[in-house]
Amino acid sequence: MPRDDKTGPVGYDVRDGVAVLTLDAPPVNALSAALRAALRAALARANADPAVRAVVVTGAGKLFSAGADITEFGKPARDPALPEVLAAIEASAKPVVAAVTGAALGGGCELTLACHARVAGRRASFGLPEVRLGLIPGAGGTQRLPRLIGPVAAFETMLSGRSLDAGAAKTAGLAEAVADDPLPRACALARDLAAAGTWPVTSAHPVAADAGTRAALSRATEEAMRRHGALSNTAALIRATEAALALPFAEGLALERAEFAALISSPQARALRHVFFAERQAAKVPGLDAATPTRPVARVAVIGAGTMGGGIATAFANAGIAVTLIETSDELLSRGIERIRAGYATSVRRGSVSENSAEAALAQISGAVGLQAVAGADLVIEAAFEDMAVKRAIFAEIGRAAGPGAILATNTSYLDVDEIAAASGRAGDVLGLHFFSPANVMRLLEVVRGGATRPEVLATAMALAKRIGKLAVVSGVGFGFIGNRMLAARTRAAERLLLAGNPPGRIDAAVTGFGFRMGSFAMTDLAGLDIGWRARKAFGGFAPVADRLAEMGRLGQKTGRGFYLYPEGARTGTADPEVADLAMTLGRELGIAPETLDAAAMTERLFLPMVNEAARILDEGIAARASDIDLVWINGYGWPVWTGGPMAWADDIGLRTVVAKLDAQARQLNLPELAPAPLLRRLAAEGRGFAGFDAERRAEGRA
Ligand code: T1G
Repeated sequence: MPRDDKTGPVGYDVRDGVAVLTLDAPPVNALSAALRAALRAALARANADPAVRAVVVTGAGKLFSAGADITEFGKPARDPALPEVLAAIEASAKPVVAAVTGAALGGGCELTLACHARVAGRRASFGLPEVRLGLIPGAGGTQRLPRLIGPVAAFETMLSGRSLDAGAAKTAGLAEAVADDPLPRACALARDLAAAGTWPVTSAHPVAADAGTRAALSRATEEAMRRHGALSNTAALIRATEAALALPFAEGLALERAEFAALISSPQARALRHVFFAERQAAKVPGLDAATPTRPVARVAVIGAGTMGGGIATAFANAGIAVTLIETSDELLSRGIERIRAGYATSVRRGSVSENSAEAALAQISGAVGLQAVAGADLVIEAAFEDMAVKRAIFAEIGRAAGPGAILATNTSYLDVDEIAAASGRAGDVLGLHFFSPANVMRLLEVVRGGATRPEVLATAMALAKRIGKLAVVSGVGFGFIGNRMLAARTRAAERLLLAGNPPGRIDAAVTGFGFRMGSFAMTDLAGLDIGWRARKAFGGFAPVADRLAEMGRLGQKTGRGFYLYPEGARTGTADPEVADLAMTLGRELGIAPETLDAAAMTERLFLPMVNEAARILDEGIAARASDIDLVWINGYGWPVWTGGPMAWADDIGLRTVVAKLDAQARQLNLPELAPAPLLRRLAAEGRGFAGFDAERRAEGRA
């Protein structure tokens, strides 16, 4: 067999006594069963080859390896298991060095930990992101990483799922060297280890942990339980990390394996895998493909230096994209830029941004007065007052002032993008980019595809979203698009519970008990009751209590009173009996029967109408997939990610049950709007769920 050949997904090439094994399974060198078997075979071959003195493992393409093949999860396990292959690497009779070219994630990182040394390329990174999949590292990571970088650093790295770059890995003791090209350096190191006749075996060394380290680890694990205790893998990660300190390696490995096995079949892990693949599906837009051209975007103009405009400008500046912030007067412009500067100062104070990064981002932002300043921009984003007349006037002017290839976007939260586009005189260049506040923090971006939006305009927006770290979900044109239209359904349901005599605090407790960080009424107080009040005055909607409070000047936190009281500017509201009394009075006037519901019943009343509205959104083609809707609510409104999102949650309940409960709600409350949507009834009758709906749409090439 020739020296350099490709045994399946692992390349084998002997160079001056070193067998270079190359993981080569595009697109991400996932450690599939075939790759695991080929790697074990190639290692055995190197060990048996008398011409080979040492071994180097590296990755082809941009990554070292993305870790275990997630598509194998939830299916019968296939040999060889990854821990077995890694044990063979560690037990190799010849030294094995990892040449880490790009990202080494999950099992890919664990593979490097089983090697006897690691050389990192400049673009290398090492991460154990299993917690994001509802898991913990399952191939020795919880036992080997503490032995290499210490238990506290290891725990915090595994808990956050964040990667260490090459420099950080070298500093932490995870990488022996950093090199522009790690392969020759790794080969030289491997030869040196072979010549020395001895090399470090990670598992052979106990974890170094003095009393101070143990105390620091306890503090870290207590904090982890306080913040992430709702996730079952947090406790599992703690047990596995503590086992690394307390048990011999083999026993610690066995404990890790047992914890991993219990997690991988959990509903939480299944939900997080659903979200992982949903995020990748969302990037696939019907009608676009790799051949769809995109337009260059070097400069962005943002119209409106208010909270949203400032956040949007910050999001682009953070990505190193030049921004011109436009206002109608110097005074408003200065106020807007000062607000951005203050935001960076706060981030620097909190340590979430370095001083240099903040300065570099601020340097990207310039200001101008008047819409003519859009002339040099490749993308113009309008973030002005949420009023159709205002937006139409702006788009009429920027339609003329913006360059011929410029893309024009509106940040409207619910208005008709087609009507705005028509005012521009160049509707093909127009779409909606609905950012969520704070725009530089919230990951979700609803990309609203107008009836005339050109494919390359949409493709450019999707590529730009990824460039600025946003999760883009495409929506069609419809009031409230995807997220806000479902939010209106929850708001109506919450108001009805209020009018039936359930105080805001109890309703919000049901929402936070379900897993949201903030309740419905607390969120309205934070955003301001005037926003919803204006929208309902303009477009209708049901929120009699909120409307009355707004008309009383109780606008929420900004006025010290809303659904709750905020004495001395407190950030957490306290109950106000006046609101409950007002709700009861209005309920009586509206003929709403008093009823007191427990938390479980309240979550059904609040969330099933949202699922019903989502079924309509799907049926109307406003959203292409149910999984897109899951992403909108997880990333834009805080729906607990470990349930998979509202549509996955409904699937777990079963759509037949959902239909029956909605029918009962519609009858009991005498609200025809709650009757199950046609798509929901159809899927339930067919015994399918939203996942099946998405699969059918994918098969038809429509999602
Ligand atoms: N398994 C299977 N497929 C994967 C995959 C994986 N680990 N990672 C990515 N893909 C697919 C993805 O679905 C998409 O497919 C294509 O590759 C490109 O991905 C034992 C148990 C590596 C940073 O969590 O974070 O190891 O849509 O669009 O933007 O302890 O993919 O083209 O058909 O994301 O360049 C731990 C997950 C696994 C890393 C690249 N590893 N992946 O980002 O490309 S659990 C992870 C990512 C584990 C061990 C445990 C990213 C990326 P398609 P992409 P990208």
